[in-house]
Amino acid sequence: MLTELQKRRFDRLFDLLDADRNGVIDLADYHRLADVSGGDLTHRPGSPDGEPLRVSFTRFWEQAINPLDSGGQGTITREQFTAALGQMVARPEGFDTALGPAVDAVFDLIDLDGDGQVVRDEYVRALTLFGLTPAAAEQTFARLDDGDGLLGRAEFWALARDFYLSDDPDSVGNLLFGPL
Ligand SMILES: [Ca+2]
Ligand SMILES: [Ca+2]
Repeated sequence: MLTELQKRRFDRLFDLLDADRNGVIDLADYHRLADVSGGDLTHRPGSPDGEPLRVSFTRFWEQAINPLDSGGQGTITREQFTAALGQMVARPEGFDTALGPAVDAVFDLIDLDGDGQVVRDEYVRALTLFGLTPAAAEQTFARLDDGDGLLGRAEFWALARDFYLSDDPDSVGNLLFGPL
């Protein structure tokens, strides 16, 4: 049973992933992201190895989205999404196994230059791709940041754990993917 706060957070995440706002998450959302990002999906900005961003998107899709596709149809409705996440968070002790790959995939996606730290510009660029306004993304990063201007992987994991599991309305992790 999800709490009201968890429902709101998972709704927020669904809205972010359903980039074309047609009510299902599917590959068309990634085509839409490719459209709005211009060249960003063909050349990952700042990446030392020149990995195309679409490679990261593919990995993100396989590790973060596919496990939620219970019907194996390649489309995920809000109900499926919420139900699948509900099952995963029902056993918090299984968080690392069930959701760890998704957390890492999201971090790798946002860490555009792949240096293991998410700086403000990377967060704003990535979240804006997914439909947050730049102003909302900047305000959100300011709340997430503990003052050094960087989100490391461990910090991101702690925030993600709160995002999925916490029932504290004051937890900063509530804001990981933008204001609720
Ligand atoms: Ca969609
Ligand atoms: Ca970085």
